[in-house]
Amino acid sequence: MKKTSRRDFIKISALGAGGLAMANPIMNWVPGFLPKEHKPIDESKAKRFPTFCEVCFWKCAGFTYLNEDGKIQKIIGNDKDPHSNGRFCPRGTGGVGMYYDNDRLKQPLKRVVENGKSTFKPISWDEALDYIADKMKGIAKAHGPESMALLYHASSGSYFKHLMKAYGSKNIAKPSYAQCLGPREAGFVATYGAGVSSPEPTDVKNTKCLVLIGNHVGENMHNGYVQEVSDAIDRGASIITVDPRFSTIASKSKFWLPIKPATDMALLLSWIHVLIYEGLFDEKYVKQYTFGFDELKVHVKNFTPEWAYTKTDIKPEQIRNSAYEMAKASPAVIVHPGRHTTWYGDDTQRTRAIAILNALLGSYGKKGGWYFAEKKKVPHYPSPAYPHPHWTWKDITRPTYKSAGTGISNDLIKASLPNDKSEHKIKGWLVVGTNLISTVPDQKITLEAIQNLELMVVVDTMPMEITGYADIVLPECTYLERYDDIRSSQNRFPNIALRMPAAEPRWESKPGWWMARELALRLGLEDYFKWKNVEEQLDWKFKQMGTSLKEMQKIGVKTFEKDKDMYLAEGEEYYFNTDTGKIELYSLDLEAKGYDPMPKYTEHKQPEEGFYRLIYGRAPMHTFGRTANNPNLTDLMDENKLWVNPKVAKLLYLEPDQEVWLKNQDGVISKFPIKVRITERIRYDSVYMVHGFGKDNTKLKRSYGKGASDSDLITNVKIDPIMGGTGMRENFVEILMDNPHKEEARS
Ligand SMILES: Nc1nc2c(c(=O)[nH]1)N[C@H]1C(S)=C(S)[C@@H](COP(=O)(O)OP(=O)(O)OC[C@H]3O[C@@H](n4cnc5c(=O)[nH]c(N)nc54)[C@H](O)[C@@H]3O)O[C@H]1N2
Ligand SMILES: Nc1nc2c(c(=O)[nH]1)N[C@H]1C(S)=C(S)[C@@H](COP(=O)(O)OP(=O)(O)OC[C@H]3O[C@@H](n4cnc5c(=O)[nH]c(N)nc54)[C@H](O)[C@@H]3O)O[C@H]1N2
Ligand code: SF4
Ligand SMILES: [Mo]
Repeated sequence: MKKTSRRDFIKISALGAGGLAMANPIMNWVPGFLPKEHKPIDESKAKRFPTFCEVCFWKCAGFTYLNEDGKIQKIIGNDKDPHSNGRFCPRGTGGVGMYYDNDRLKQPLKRVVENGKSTFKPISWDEALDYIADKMKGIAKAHGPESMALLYHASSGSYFKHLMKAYGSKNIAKPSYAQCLGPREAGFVATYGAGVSSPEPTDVKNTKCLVLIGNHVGENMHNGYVQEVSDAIDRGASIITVDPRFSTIASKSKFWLPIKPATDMALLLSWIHVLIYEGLFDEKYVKQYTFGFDELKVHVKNFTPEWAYTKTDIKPEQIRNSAYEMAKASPAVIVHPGRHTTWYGDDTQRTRAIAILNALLGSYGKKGGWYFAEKKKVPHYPSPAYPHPHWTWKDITRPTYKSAGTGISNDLIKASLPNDKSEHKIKGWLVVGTNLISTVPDQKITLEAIQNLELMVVVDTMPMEITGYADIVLPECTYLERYDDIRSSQNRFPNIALRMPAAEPRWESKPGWWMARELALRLGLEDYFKWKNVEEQLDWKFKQMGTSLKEMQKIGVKTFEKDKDMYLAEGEEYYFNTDTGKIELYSLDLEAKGYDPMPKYTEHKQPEEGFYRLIYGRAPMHTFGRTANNPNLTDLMDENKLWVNPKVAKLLYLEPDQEVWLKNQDGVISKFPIKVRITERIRYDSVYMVHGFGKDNTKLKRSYGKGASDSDLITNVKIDPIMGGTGMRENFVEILMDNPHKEEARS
């Protein structure tokens, strides 16, 4: 009898690595990517169920396959899916490990005090849901329903969102805005009147030149994007990478610009200077589509490459030559906006500078630059209108951060502090699939806010840091065991995908849609969940979209015709959704709100002697902390290391793999040691680690105490004044060779 084991996974991976090296050059530089399975599948025998991956937010669609015993065996990409193009990344393939992880949450838990100590007691679903509904009713009565907040980052969050709105609160936020892509959205909205959104509509497939500013694709493993970049490299497109670290993609680049961290704005402004003052911009495009060129020209007059060199450490000829490279490729050039853009506080303005560069190069709306993406609207299952809340996140956030596009997680957290001055107070949190402790800086604030809550419910699949602070923990089954809301995301062609269960939920775990609905019934909100069951609800929606649940269960992904063109025709009239109807190089909206209408260079702090800037990023085989305990993926990488330049290693007498501790500028010390990796690939003024390790929940058997957590050390947060995002990269660390916790224990 065949059993699915971790070995199987490794075997598949290893096979993939060998077979694929020839079949597709992507394997030459991206580790662990699996080949497409070319074996024809016998549809009559195959037991497979469509799904889309929850290991990261690219949401690749594929099929979950069962083995002869009816057990989940593997997940393979769906050929029809533009996110995956029929293949999964190593994390997605390893997603099966999420289902098989025996450390998963198994039943609802309630915090109780026993012998003066707080502990979790397993309770029944009825007890848990009754308790939550009771508390939520009490909170609504005492403070108004608005004082409940939903913080979420799992697909099932969509059902909880509906629940919260029905209950009367719009205080809803995802960390993927204020801790991630918020600044670039605000920067692009100010320039083009439209955000970037996901998947990014960058036409990498057809580009001649791709400029990556800290965007470490290949380590950042967004599937379809990595594939397109890989093809672009094969086609001979030139890559320009700006990164203080010699990233995987830097090794594939024509230009690697090892910038001094926190000075990117100087480089961007000087690129703008070169394009304008050397007459290399797309004059026709700029004339027809943009507003404020003359002001911009005056603004960047002094930002010469010679000036930028003094800030960035990048030689003037490198700045000029890389600008020429972009101009040569115009309009088939992409200055990529990045994704995790909350770096130094002036992040909206940095992405504004990127947006402006694209406009000068005439690449927005052009083949090989940016295409116009389209998305299918998912209809709302009939239900009554939501009640009108008396206040929302906007009342908390917008007076200060005027261009915040969605709820700001860190602001909702602050509104939960006892001494917060705002009249709008948050009293309870529903936390669905986001590990706030490692996700939102600064932890101190989050922990203090938690102490002040009347109710904190955490819906998760794993015992993570955040679950340890909950009053009630609700175990969600994994994405392989549940239906979820329809995936509809923008792309070249509008498309939708179905996720359906391939197995029964293990232990007592349940799908999020079920929990949201059960809570609604207990809160007297049954009119909002009138569907008989989730299948009926999905089928109704699919039918409105011209398909059905039955068809989607077969095909998994459906693509629709386009309504508009992918690119601008030569000279086509086009109105952007800005005040002037033009691409605003000079932003009237930002000016009206009291912000700089054009991006300015701000000097950021550099490390003092003995300190190094803490920078962080991704590893191809992990997604944040969510995979840190995944049995398949820990086999590939089970801890992070601290990248240290040889100069620093020499100065501190560090040896390879030596364990060290880190102490930041505020005296915060890493909980666990981290091993040193000595490498020329990092600048001497910085150290680097992969985010998501150093887990401190002892219930995580494979990952507890492995490596260090960058999140613990991010206590200096530079808030973006325009949209409220949390800049995390102005933290500096000392390297400690002796275990500081031992000393603590002794004294
Ligand atoms: N220090 C630091 N902070 C960061 C970042 C960083 O690099 N460094 N990155 C930032 C970025 S870019 C982002 S997008 C955010 C990401 O922030 P998060 O999405 O909060 O990151 P994760 O650590 O993956 O936490 C996800 C949580 O969801 C749980 N989970 C996984 N699958 C499911 C599911 O199906 N259902 C439910 N209910 N729960 C599930 C996991 O167990 C985990 O507890 O973090 C941001 N914060
Ligand atoms: N494998 C994997 N892939 C992922 C994820 C994952 O968890 N795992 N998460 C996904 C998510 S949600 C996001 S948001 C994206 C994030 O991915 P990206 O947007 O690509 O990257 P960042 O995390 O912003 O940047 C990391 C890079 O920035 C460099 N860097 C640090 N400081 C500076 C600086 O001052 N200037 C410049 N130019 N570079 C600097 C670092 O050396 C590192 O190479 O990744 C996505 N892809
Ligand atoms: S990129 Fe990888 S982890 Fe992310 S959704 Fe796709 S297969 Fe899953
Ligand atoms: Mo992100």
